[in-house]
Amino acid sequence: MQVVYSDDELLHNPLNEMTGGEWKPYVESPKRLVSIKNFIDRHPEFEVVDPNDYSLGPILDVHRQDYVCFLQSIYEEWVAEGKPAEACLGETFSLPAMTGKIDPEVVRKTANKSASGKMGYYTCDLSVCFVKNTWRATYASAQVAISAAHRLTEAIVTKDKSQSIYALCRPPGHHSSHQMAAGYCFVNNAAVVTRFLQNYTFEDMNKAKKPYGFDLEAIRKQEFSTGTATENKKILIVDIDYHHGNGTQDIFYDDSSVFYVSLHGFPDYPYFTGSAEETGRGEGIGYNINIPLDPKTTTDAIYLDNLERVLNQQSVVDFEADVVVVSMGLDTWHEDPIAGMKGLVDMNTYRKMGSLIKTSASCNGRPVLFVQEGGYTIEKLGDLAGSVLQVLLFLF
Ligand code: OKS
Ligand code: ZN
Repeated sequence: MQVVYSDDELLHNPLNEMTGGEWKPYVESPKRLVSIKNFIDRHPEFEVVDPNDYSLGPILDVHRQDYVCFLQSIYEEWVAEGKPAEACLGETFSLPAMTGKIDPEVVRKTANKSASGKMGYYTCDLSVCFVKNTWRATYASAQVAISAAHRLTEAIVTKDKSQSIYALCRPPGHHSSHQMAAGYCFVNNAAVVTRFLQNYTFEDMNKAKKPYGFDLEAIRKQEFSTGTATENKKILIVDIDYHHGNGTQDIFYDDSSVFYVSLHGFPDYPYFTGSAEETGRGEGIGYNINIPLDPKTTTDAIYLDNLERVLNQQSVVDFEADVVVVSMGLDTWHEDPIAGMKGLVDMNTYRKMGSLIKTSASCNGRPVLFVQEGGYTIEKLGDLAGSVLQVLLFLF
């Protein structure tokens, strides 16, 4: 299996975050990726490949332009205003202005007048800490995911349909929405590849710049290409991260061409979404399934039973996805320092997750793109990821 990865993803390394009223070491650390990469390097069934550069185009198919400008420049503005370089964090949030009485465009203009205003407007918790290279790592993470989508498409075009690939992404993405950074996430990698797979033909994808190389000024001046695909591919997103992917849900909530399925600890971060009552809106009704699970009582068997049921549920099977995108968080593991289901204790459960993704009626025979999300048991991450992925190579 090919694994797309870039060293640039390690450059986002905030010292601390504010958690539960305490200044604590930043949990979403580069060590996570180093650990998974070490595992991958030791296992010859995986082949690590570099990303290409697809420009800002695919990112702007999901995220607002003003938000992407914010990601690029907030750190310098924060520091230029004399604020602490190691704590580029929100200090106030825009909720009080968002009661629907003021024109949202007026709020946006006001927020954009200061670094603190921008942080409050575009972030919504204290886990998104910006450092000098946050944008560089975020851009790399998105290009890693997009490159994986391109390679998967190539495999589909030239070989057989049942291919899979792993985008070793960091920072993660599933809490980020059109104009929101949250929960360690800045760009929603799973959403970006979903739109990329839908909007770009294989010919469009082949216009990528090779190899990937980061140049901030060049990126700022980029003329972005957008895709020319006409037939709308259907994408099934299976989010097995411990947390509800509120950003991904939000982006596709009205959309019947993207089916979002999430199993997650509930109630837990992000605290306001993830209930089973959230089933989509308008055209998107019926294309969003949340499976909230009690982190205290969910066992290996309960988790697998729920995953098996949803992946064989009639509406998901009838959707007939063209591609499956898996938001692969590894923070369901019982030892996870910030998450974890108490009863998820068996490494075999992760093999069975991989096997369900391979064999269930909704996914069987379809190309699968794994996008790395959360997971914080640093020494276990390679084993956990490998357990999910290796099944797709060996067993069938
Ligand atoms: C609160 C922690 C905020 C982020 C938690 C969720 C991160 C994650 N101080 N999402 O999938 O793993
Ligand atoms: Zn998570």
